[in-house]
Amino acid sequence: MLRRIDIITLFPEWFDSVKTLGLTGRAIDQGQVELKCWNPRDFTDDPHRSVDDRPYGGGPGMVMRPEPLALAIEAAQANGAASAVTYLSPQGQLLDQAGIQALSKRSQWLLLCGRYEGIDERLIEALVDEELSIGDYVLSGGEPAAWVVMDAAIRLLPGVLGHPESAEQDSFSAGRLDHPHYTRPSTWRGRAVPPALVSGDHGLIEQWRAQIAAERTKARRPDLWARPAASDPEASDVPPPAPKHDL
Ligand code: 9D3
Repeated sequence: MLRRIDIITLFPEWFDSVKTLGLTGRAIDQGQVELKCWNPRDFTDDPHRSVDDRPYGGGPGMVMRPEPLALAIEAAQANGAASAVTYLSPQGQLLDQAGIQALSKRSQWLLLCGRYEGIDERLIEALVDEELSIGDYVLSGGEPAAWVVMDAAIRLLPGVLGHPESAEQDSFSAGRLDHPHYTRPSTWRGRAVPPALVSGDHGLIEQWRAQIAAERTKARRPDLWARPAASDPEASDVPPPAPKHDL
């Protein structure tokens, strides 16, 4: 179970809101998870406190210098951070809900956030244990990826979510889109709530929800539909691809 997260970042202020707001803020406030940031800039020795430099071989942008990163990582580890370093990078293994579940079972994380064009490859060779990506789109740095991974994992911790069954449901519905939700009034701007939901027949309600969820998944996410949820016999007419997760 996740107890402590250390983050190597040039922008610790990016994590102020994570520490105070919403679900992650509450978990940190209640002491379930401890979050510490380490700024490589505090581990520079030159008067300009420089953390980046021009790339060998030329090209646009800057590269993060290895030594301030190494010193920040080693300071975190000397303070009790995880020994394994997780580098958030577009070159990393793509995370999904199963990956988040595996990560949430670890007691500590040491996350490395990159900026600029990336970090010196030798730092990765020497000190990084795994590389993770949150998706095939371009971020300006690792910090927003760290938010995403923390939010997704912290909500799985026991007692963080008010209602534990919803976290459990996630594991069954990971390969399935959610059904639609409705609240009062029963008619809003001429639109009525689907009759099944006000029927009082719980069997009918479950059946309706499952059917709409299945239809939506087929129409909107055929890639998910082709990967049957273990609990779903409806999707088993499609061959299961080998799931791979070494997290
Ligand atoms: C425009 C720069 N790109 C040149 C081809 C390379 C590049 C460098 C640095 C692209 C993105 C980044 C910063 N991204 C992250 O640090 C990052 C990330 C991401 O961009 N997408 C998905 N997951 C992640 S995890 C960290």
